[in-house]
Amino acid sequence: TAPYETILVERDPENERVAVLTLNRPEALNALNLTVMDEVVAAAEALDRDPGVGCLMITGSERAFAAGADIKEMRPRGYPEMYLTDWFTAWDRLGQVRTPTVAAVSGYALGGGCELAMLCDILLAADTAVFGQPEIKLGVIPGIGGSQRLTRAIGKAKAMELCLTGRTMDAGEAERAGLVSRIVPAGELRAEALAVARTVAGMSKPVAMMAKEAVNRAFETSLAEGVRFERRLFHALFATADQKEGMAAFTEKRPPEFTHH
Ligand code: CO8
Repeated sequence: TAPYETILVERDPENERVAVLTLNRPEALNALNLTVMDEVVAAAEALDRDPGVGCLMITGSERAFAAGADIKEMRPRGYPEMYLTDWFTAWDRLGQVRTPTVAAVSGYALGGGCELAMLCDILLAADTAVFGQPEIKLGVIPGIGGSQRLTRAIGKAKAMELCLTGRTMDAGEAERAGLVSRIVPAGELRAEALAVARTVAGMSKPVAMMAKEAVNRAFETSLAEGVRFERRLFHALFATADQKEGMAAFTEKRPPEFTHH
């Protein structure tokens, strides 16, 4: 664990290739202040550079994944300061991390908390999870990509309603709307998210990175361009040892031993 103030960073004792980043500001329901931002982004970038890490899980507490950006910290700021300091733009770098990420959400994922969860690749929710973009009730709007990522994830109808009224969604509604991949009982969230992270970390890292890159391309481009991009990556994978190993293992009816090359 590095010397962080607001997060805990550990390796899964059962699988060294899984890193777990836990938001740890219980007194503020994990509100995302500038320190949290700097620490999460620095830790995620360091883990992303580590070839020994195959998957990064991000989680909070049982009560709150994160109850949003830190309102008390933002309250006194003015426009020039928000603009000059480029307030919260560092979060974008989390979206540039190439290692697959899993968000395990229990309790509140509101405002910036919902946006942080949406910056991750796989979103697992406890049955206690609550999602929303209630910024409008504070006289602002989402500022870490929520108006864009929520709309792409669940469509205009629900995104508009959530952003304009501040209404929250429970886990069931979030799953039906396509925001989360799965709901699990709260007591099993950590174990289940770790199982997912271990599965991903067991894959060839460059292959998993390319799968992530290909899926994300769907949000950036036309279908024809996206399919061409996928085909390029697909062809490129035939230059890897792990493609040879994966297909040999299947043929020989044994588990593959990927070398991440
Ligand atoms: N910021 C700062 N402190 C918070 C926040 C927050 N977002 N959320 C909770 N806290 C604090 C509370 O102030 C309280 O502290 P204290 O004990 O010192 O009073 C403590 O955490 C516990 O919270 P509550 O007592 O309120 O707990 P409840 O169980 O009664 O309620 C809620 C839980 C419903 C989650 C409630 O705390 C709440 O509504 N929180 C705010 C949710 C919200 O509006 N989030 C959106 C924030 S704005 C945002 O995310 C914008 C992002 C984009 C900005 C981009 C700028 C460029």
